[in-house]
Formats: sequence, C-alpha cells, structure tokens
Amino acid sequence: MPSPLIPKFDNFGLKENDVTDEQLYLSRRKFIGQGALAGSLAFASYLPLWAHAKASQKQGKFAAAQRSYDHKEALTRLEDITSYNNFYELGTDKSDPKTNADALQTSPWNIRIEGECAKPGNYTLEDILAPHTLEERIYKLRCVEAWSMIIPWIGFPLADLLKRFEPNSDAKYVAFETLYDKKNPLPGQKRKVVPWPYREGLRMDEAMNPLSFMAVGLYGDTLPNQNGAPIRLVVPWKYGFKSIKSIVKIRFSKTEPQTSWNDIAPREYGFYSNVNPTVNHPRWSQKRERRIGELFKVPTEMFNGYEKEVAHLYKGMDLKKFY
Ligand SMILES: Nc1nc2c(c(=O)[nH]1)N[C@H]1C(S)=C(S)[C@@H](COP(=O)(O)O)O[C@H]1N2
Ligand SMILES: [Mo]
Repeated sequence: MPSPLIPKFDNFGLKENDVTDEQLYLSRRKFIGQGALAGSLAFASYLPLWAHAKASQKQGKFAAAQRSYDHKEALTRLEDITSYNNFYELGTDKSDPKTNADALQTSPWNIRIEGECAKPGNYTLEDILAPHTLEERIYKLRCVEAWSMIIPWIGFPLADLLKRFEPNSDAKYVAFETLYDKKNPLPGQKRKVVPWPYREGLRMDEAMNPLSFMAVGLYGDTLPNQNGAPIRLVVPWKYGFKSIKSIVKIRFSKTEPQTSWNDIAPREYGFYSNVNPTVNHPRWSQKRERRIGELFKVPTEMFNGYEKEVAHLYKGMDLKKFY
C-alpha cells in the first residue's frame, strides 16, 4: 500500500481491523487495573540493554522506576503499538515494520555527536545511557495522519542528554538522523520514499523542554525494533513524524536543519508541526483523530493536550498559521 504521507497518493484511511471490539476493550481495562502486577511481570523478561542503565541495575529498582507523566485515558494495547507503525526504513505499509523488524541490527550501536558543542564525538549506546535514570512516561502520540495512541514509554529527558555535550551559545537547533547504510540499506531504504537518512530537528528550547524525551523502551520492556530501537525521540506535542526513530546522529547547529518531510512536501509538513486542530492538512482535517483500538473519533487537542507545558515556546507565533 502506498504511503498516505506522500502527496501523490491520496488514499489515506484506516483498516477495519484497527477497530477493537468490546472484548478487547474490557480485557484492556482489566490489564490497566492490574497494571502494577503486569508491569513487574514484564520487567522479569527485560533484556540485557537495561544492564547499561542505572535504573535497571536491579529488576526491582527498574520496576519501581518513577512514572513522571501519567495520562487519564486507557493505554493502547501493546499489540497495536507494535504492529501498526510508521517506520519507512522498514516499509511503508503499517504492518511492514513489524514484519521486517529483524532487518534492523541494534547492537553494536553508536551515536555521533556533532556541531556547536564542547564534547562532540562518537559515543557507544552504553556511553549514552550510562548516567541516566530511566523513568516511565505515558504520552499520547498523535500522527499527522489523524490517528493516535497512548503509549507508556521508558526513557529519560532529552535535555539531560544534550547538556552532557555542553552545547555552546551558537547551538540554536538540534538535528537528528536515523541510520542509513548505503551499502546495506534496510528493506524500505531500497526505494527513495524519503531522502535517506530520515532527518528531524528541533529548536534548542524545544529540545530542552522537560517533555522532550529519549525513549529506550515501552510497556516496561526494551523498544521493539519497529518502534525505533534502540533509542528514539518522543516529542508529544508535535505530529508523530517529528519523533525520529533509531537515532545515530545528533548535531547542534546555528541554523534550522533540513528535515525529511519538510524537504519533500513543505506545504504539508512544516518544521514546527505542532499538533493543532485549527490548521488542517491540505488533504484532510486535523480536527479529530482516531485512537487506535477505539471505535469513535475524538477531538484533537491543541499541542496534543500539552498546551500548558509548551505554549510559551511559541509566543508571538500565529497559531492559526501553518509552520
Ligand atoms: N526514522 C524514522 N522515524 C520515524 C518514522 C519513520 O518513518 N522513520 N515515522 C514517524 C511517524 S510518521 C510516526 S507517526 C512515528 C510512529 O511511531 P510508532 O511506530 O512507534 O508509533 O514515528 C516517526 N518516526
Ligand atoms: Mo506519523
């Protein structure tokens, strides 16, 4: 199936099997009710990656990882979060990332830090994770395609990571890149769906906002490859495509970095791309969204419901305008 994000195709729509039945809904409520127990069972099967993170040194300690952001609505089912994905490196169909998940090799993993900072260099994933205490954050992820999920991420604040590299006063933006090995492309990278590597970026103050998060897990376990293993960004007040997966490069820059979706369709995907129900996508409305697993659409919230935390970043910008 061609991608709905790409302008020349206009076949955006959800499949029938995205709709959950009452039974699933009830079992999910039950799961939520048993959250603490289910959580600790999931932790029993955690993977060696956690050994690198302070919070995971003991299973019990990690199970007690503080939940720093909660969400009033029920969690989206793990099955939905891991089988209905956008990760074009692994294919453009929603089911492709799960099918092709094994093509992504996440170990060893390095992240290159570049640009306007005192400590650029090549860091192993272990170096990157070592000093951070992991926390759980339940965020709503709102895709520009008008669907959303409630996801319990595990990770740490992006600000805490960026500060370690001592960005200088010329660091006005942060750019991110996903892996791309020309000689050994991932299945979806054999076609130029977007110019590879996938690129994203934030203004420095957005990156330093306490909501900006580096996720290394979800539902108490390491990130499934299809969700952007081993480490990905989560920026919950922006459309999902800003939350770049499987990061291999972070660059501090003076100027606004190029970003993949803005490059290929600037009139449809702005650099800022804050969730905004008053600004429609040129080809569909952004007023409402479908929570994956739920029957009825719900209103989309300004800044995806995080207005209190982030509206101050955009003072003086006309929020009815496309950015
Ligand atoms: N590298 C990379 N990151 C990506 C994408 C992608 O295709 N490649 N898709 C984005 C989009 S459009 C969305 S909605 C989210 C989906 O995240 P999820 O599959 O974990 O729900 O990832 C974002 N990050
Ligand atoms: Mo998306």
